[in-house]
Amino acid sequence: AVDADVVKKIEGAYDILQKDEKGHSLLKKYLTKEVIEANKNKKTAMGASLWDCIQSGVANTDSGVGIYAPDAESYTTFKDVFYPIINDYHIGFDISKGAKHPPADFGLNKLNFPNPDSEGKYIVSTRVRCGRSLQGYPFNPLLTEAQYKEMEQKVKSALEGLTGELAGTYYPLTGMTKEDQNQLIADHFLFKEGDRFLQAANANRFWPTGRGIYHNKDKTFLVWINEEDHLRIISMQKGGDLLTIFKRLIEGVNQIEKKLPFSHDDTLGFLTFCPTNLGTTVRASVHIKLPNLSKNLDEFHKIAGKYNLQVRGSAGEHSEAVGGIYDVSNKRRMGLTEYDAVKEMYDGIVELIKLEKSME
Ligand code: ADP
Ligand code: CIR
Repeated sequence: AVDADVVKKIEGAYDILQKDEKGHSLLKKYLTKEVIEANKNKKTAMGASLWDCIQSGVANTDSGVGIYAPDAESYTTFKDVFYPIINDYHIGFDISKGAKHPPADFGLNKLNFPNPDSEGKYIVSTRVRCGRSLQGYPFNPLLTEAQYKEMEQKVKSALEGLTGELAGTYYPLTGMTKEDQNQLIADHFLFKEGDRFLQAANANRFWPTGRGIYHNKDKTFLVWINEEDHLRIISMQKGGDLLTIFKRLIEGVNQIEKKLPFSHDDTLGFLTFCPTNLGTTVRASVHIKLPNLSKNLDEFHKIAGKYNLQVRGSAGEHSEAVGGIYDVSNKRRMGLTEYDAVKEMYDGIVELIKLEKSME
């Protein structure tokens, strides 16, 4: 059974969320009293309670989402709260009505993404990332220190077998100088440290043990190990040549999945720690300058939303836009294929650039 003090915390979450008028998280929207009553005494086989899922969103009432799954089973055990959040975030995918995420399809034989900014006026850089989890391991809050080390070794050896353009080196966070780490973060290659949302989710335990980054010489192909997800596979470069960047990501995913078994579910697609990243797990983004369009920020967010795009700041989620540079990406990752997720970003950016030009 769930400890009495944990049940109390779950019950108390309702008021904490509802009383913060500035809070607009999906957790606040869907964690009703009924959901709390029906779920406060449940646990997954690995021991995760509803509190383990919601504690980040309760500690950070300014969360956008506010919930994480400590293990894959949490998504179904606590589906009363996860499913409505998944439906809301991944526009058009109705898991509550039995929808299943489609099988993976990167669309390799039909890719056609001519640079939407051939003069290089608007797009600073382009990046596509996806997340993967290793079969047989839970997510961050339930991992032991020994598992972190074991996973790091497994992924490191797999990556050291990559060939061609993807060949590179693994750099563990343990032992990396602060200077090198900060430079990699400033250049947008490495995850930040001490994220308060992950911290409150119990996802930063034993840091920096087991965490690190692999990259090729040009830093166009990168893999994050054991940050928010077991693996984040990333392809990026300056400019707007999405085709080259996406093809490199596909090649990377294909090579890595020959060496490592990934967790996949018929309904949820590829499994990740945060419900926003399930399904394709794909976030395709541009760093882009749209000075006219972004003059009115509310309007900019609204227009981006029309194309199912999400706007973030220059250093990623929960950051500010520096020098007028915004991160614009596909919002939904579930209920569509990898190809469609990337195309959604591409088509939306083509439209935003058209709009920007019409305002010049
Ligand atoms: P994630 O992409 O993994 O969801 P973040 O939003 O925190 O996480 O972004 C991670 C890093 O990737 C940040 O440094 C961010 O600035 C960088 N980034 C995202 N998109 C681009 C892009 N198109 N070009 C360059 N850097 C990018
Ligand atoms: C939030 O709710 O704002 C954070 N927990 C982040 C949610 C989505 N982002 C992510 O998974 N990187």
